[in-house]
Amino acid sequence: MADFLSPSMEVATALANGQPIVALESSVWVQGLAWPANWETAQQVEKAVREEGAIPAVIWVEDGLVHFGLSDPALENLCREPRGSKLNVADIPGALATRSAGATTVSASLRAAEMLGLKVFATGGVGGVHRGWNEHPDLSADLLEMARTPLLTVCAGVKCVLDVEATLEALETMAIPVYRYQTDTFPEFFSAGTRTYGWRLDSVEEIARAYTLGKQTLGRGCLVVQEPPTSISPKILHKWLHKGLATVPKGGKGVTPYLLQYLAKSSNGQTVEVNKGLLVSNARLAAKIAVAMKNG
Ligand code: PSU
Ligand code: MN
Repeated sequence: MADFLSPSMEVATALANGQPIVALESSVWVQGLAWPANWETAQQVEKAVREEGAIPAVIWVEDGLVHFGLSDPALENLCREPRGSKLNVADIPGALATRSAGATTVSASLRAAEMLGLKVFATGGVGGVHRGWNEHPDLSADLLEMARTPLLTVCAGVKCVLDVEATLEALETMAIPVYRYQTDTFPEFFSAGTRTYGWRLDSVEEIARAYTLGKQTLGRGCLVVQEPPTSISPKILHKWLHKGLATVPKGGKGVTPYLLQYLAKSSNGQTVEVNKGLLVSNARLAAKIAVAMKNG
């Protein structure tokens, strides 16, 4: 194992014993949600993973190390006083070399988890192609990393702040296998969505099997999407989002946090409630899949 990988005692023991582990990102706690929603949700996420019989491993970079699994006090501190930058996959070596603190996005978390030998990762919504891409090509590094890292990612589809149509085209071009868990439509983070893309699978055993087959045939992982447990109508969402889209910075790491925070404000916290619910339900599904992989 590379000397900069630093699993907690619990994660290291789980790895050695072949117990199911769910990798989790930290950017959502540091840049995505604000205090106290971040800490409330982080606790619920870890609890859900444990209830299903898996070990949570939140990923965080500091002191020249990639950490897997934070203690409750360390995670609470991070949520209460957010610090560190937002790390995409390409930022990992720079952050390690400069011993900087950083929260991992989906792309950075996937690469880190792969280095440690983890298989299952859970998040809220993955990044994709931003609106206005034809004028300013802002494509999330999440896409390329999902294509080349053989991990299974559970999410509630792509964020409605993105160009969903263009993101689905990108998923197709990059040949990322997509499995819709118990739904006919590809979810759009805050709602069930309307497009049919990917394959519908109805059990975690089927998903575990499809994941293994994907590794055998393509040498890559997959994206598992499920509907958010509560939702907001896209019409209302768009009304809230409208002004935010007009004032959003063009490109850069601030775009996604800006739009999510804009929605949180303009919806009076309603999007935050949906976001919290889907993060917990995705973590729970990821844990069930991780357990099914071990039993399969
Ligand atoms: N999903 C959320 N909240 C978030 C993110 C996803 O519910 O904050 C973060 C993830 O870390 C994801 C990142 O990888 O946003 C995508 O950012 P960008 O569009 O800049 O690549
Ligand atoms: Mn971007």
